[in-house]
Amino acid sequence: MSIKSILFSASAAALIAGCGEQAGDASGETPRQPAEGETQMLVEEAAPTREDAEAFIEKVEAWTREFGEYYARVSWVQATYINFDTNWLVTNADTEFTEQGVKFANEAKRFNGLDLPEDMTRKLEKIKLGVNLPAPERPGAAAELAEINTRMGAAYETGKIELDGEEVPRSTLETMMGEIRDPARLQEIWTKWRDVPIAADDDGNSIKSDYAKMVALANEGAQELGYADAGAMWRSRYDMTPYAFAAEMDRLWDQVKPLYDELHCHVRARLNEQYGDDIVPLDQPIRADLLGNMWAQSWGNINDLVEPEGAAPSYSLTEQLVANDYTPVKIFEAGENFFSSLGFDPLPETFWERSMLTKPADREVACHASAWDLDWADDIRVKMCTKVNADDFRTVHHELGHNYYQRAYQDRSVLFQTGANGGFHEAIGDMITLSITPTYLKQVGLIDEVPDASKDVGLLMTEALEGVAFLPFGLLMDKWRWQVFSGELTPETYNEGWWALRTQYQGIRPPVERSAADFDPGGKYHIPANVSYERYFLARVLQFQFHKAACDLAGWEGPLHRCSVYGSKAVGARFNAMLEMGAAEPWPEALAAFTGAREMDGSAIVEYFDPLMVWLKDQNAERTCGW
Ligand code: X8Z
Ligand code: ZN
Repeated sequence: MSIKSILFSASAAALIAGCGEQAGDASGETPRQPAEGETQMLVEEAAPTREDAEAFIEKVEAWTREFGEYYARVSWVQATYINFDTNWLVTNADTEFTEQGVKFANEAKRFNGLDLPEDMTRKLEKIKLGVNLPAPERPGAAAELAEINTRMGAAYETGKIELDGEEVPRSTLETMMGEIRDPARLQEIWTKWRDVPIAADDDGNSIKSDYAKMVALANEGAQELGYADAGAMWRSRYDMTPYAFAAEMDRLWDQVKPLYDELHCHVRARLNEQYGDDIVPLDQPIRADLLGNMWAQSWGNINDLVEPEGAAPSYSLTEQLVANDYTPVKIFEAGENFFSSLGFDPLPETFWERSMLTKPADREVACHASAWDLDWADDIRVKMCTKVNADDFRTVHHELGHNYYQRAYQDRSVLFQTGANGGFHEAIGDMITLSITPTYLKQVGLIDEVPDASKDVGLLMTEALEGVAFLPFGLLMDKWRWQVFSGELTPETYNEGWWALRTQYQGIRPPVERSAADFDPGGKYHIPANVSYERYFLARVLQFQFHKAACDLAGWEGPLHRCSVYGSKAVGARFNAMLEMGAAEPWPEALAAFTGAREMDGSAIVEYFDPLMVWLKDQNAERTCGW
């Protein structure tokens, strides 16, 4: 999370979540035309001039810079020490932010139609789209929205779950979903996790009931700003209309879907061998609790059940990290070292002094990993309950990507201190993770021998269980939210609509019957935290597109999956040219600065996984795929 995230996100919870939150984008939804009387009034008030616009922008920038730092520090304290008082503080700061942000967004509309230089128009658009969840302007509404969001965020992070009469930490339950192979036990954990969003507190509020209230308020706020609903406002942050953006997501999904379908078919067949026809029928969607992850969003933990025989990699990164005495700090140092090898400056001392890199024993914290920029400059930090394993090795690089991006664009206007689009912010560190190849691991002393090419399919399977398995989940999270915000789904159909999308896109089903009383989306952090999710889908696409461009630049000629750009200063320089732009220009310009292309494109993923695709098709030749 960055200050800008703070500035431009209407909820404390979104702040906590902050993963390079997007400030809002130039273009998008056509603003509502003023009614006749309104136009008249503006004209009579005084036609605004370019000087007025300049003064307004300066005022917003100054306020943003100052309040943003305050908001970030309050949010940091709350996220790293959740209690009554810090919730109170963050709710107040959030209220003030929303009230002021909405006022500015409305005021910015005064300058509609004025002939201004491009960067001023872009700044005004950022201001209009800036608030993540706008409250209506009527008194009390921003405070109500802030209270709801703080309460939902805190309920998610601190919700208690008992197994066999004992309270079990949430992170332990997540780990258990990856390790346990007993379907009854998996089902029990899966179900208990989803009791939290429907559990009422002493005042009768649950994540489920709060969510519906949040939707009504945010929609009212978005409509006052001239958007059809809050979902349309979110879709307007991509330098194109909300309609074009939804179509863009579908276009990219169509590019990668064949790969997912083959992976699904193979995984289901192997799970059938493990669990039998009753639990994994071969013509049905897969039971969601069998895929090694609380949300079935990435399947790396069941690698042992699905890996290609004879091609499994001869090492486990988790085991190598443990054997080499890695600690959370040492993993972060490895990440820093990678960025340094590309020519980036080392992390500031304060990163190490002020970050929260492990879970404190004695207080409630928000464990969901996030990267923060607290002062628009060098006070960058990560908040993460890091464990020493391959998953967290990857996540550390992901988070550091946010921090290096934040630092790279620190000289831009605060209104442009955000990702070129939300997907870019999430893809920076992810691009680096693709360079964590066996050759790289040997270079840094984590393995002794690079497996030969016969193991490539096994390595690609490991990678696909993360990246390819994730794609439909990344897509459907916000498809669901868009339907909720548009009113297509109502509280009575929230859960049914959720499972319709989970089945349609992921080909999975719940392990036990669900009802309208359940609220399964509320069991995923980004829903109560109001962090938009389309960014992660786009990041999966961009990550490979960036990787391919970087490998080309480094002069790599072999298969894409064996390329590591570790040590390439040329890649670092070009990468930085994109990063330092922040959101100062429409994202196609940033993309072109690094890759030469102006369109997001899934063909690099397809190329990367080609050897696995060939193998999967062969494996699936006699199987019936689909659901
Ligand atoms: O939320 C995150 C990051 C936050 S910066 C850890 N991710 C998504 C998730 O956990 O669901 C990264 C991958 C997708
Ligand atoms: Zn992130």
